[in-house]
Amino acid sequence: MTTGTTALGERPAWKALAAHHQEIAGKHLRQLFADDPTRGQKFTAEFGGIFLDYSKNRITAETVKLLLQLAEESGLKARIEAMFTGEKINITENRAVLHVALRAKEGESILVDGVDQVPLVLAVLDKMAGFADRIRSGDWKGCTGKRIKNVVNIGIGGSDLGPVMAYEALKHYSQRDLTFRFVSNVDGTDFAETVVDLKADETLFLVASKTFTTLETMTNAHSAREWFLAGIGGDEAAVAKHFVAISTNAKEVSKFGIDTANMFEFWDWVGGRYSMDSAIGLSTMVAIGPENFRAMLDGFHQMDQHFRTTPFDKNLPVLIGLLTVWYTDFFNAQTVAVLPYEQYLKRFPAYLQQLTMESNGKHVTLDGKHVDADTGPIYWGEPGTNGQHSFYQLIHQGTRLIPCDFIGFYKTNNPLGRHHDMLMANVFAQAEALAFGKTAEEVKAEGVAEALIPHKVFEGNRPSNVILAEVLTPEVLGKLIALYEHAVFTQGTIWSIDSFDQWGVELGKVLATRILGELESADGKLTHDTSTNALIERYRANK
Ligand code: G6Q
Repeated sequence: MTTGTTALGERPAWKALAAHHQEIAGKHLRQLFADDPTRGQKFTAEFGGIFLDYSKNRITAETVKLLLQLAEESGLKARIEAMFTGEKINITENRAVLHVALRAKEGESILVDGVDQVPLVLAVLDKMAGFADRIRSGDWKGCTGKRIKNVVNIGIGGSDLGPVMAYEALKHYSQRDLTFRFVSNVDGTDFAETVVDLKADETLFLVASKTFTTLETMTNAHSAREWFLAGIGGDEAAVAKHFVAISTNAKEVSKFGIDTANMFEFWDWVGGRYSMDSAIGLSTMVAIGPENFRAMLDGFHQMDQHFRTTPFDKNLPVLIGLLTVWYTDFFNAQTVAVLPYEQYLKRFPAYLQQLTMESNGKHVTLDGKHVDADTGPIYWGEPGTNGQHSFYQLIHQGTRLIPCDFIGFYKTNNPLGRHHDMLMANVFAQAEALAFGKTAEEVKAEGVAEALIPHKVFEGNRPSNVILAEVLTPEVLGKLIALYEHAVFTQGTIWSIDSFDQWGVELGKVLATRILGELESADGKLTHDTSTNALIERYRANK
């Protein structure tokens, strides 16, 4: 197992980067651009129609060289191979990490414990396609002989965020006479509002849960079952036509009452937040059709191959991942803003929050030591141009450094007058304003009163990437997601952490189970801290 065991601070490139940062920290992007007239062309990379301009970062050729050296010293090449060949790199759960197998092509072979996983993946995809076609064509009939009109995905975390994001992102390609909804929260309002205007005999529930034991999902699934039975007059036999399961746990699925013939399988080597292109994406496939879904998988696969085979200096996920390390660890940046200028990508930042923060929000290295640098930054964002009228103020003139990823497209799926040019003008304007700002002299030259000049100065020197693609298609979406998946992998490798476990979500779950019992029984001695005891007592008294 390759774990990059040399402590981060001991790696020569790390030390060199620390020294190099001293030199570069005082340099302004205005200066860096003035020094090199080719900069805007030089710091770019492109793959498969995804273009990255990273010239507006606080870097020189020397920075890139050292970051690439850091990747080498951290064993990135070997780690990539370990992932792609099914090594159990998720060491705390003793699992392979093979989301790349979900988009492998026929004829490829990826072994886990001696068993080729690719044929298993392809068989499930075929089964999903058959099912999706039947729902889309109306061939699949509900219990009263009517066709399915509404598809409700019940899941949470990785079994929800990916499906929601992909449905929103690819709505343009969806079958419009079908309604898609997503229930995740254990707050009963989520379920109640989701079904408020639906008819039970026209509704199909996809219960998406890898474990099929998740509290929120099972609670919502049971409520869905009750709602459904109440709506159709209680015929238990009808459940089979209105509930299917997506899970790795056949035993729990059949215990719930879903025929395992209507179960779509995946495997323990797919992490929840890496599962939107597995059977967890069934709602996506029903929405956009098997052909589009396969095009999305093809996009993922192309980016996988790019990540695996392209030299690091031209490798998009590697470059983006390394730049994030640069800002997080050397500039002390706390966050990264992801700003898609594409309304269909409105849930993309939320999706990325889980992908990045659940993966790299770790403080322990693979060999169990406290990591000696800051790890996963906070990801956040909103689609442009909306964000410009709210939080961009802080990015432009606040005291924090916030690296930004702008995502834009040459074309829109909804051409409408000048809208798209206006949208894209804002992408370029924002990146330009952040980098170059506006000096006191420039403000003064506009005739601004002396006292107001400091308020109107834009310091600039605020870094960003601009990512461009032709138009948002299923294939492009696949490429974009894989780009971030592998950027996360790159960062996790540098930090020598396990990007594929999520022990940090466990403690709260255990405590909630205990407290639930205490909320439901009026008495019983409470043995928490004084604050928690008092809150529970207050709730009991007022509920
Ligand atoms: C993702 C996490 C987590 C998971 C949910 C749902 O990587 O593991 O978000 O996806 O807790 O789990 P189930 O699919 O098992 O219900």
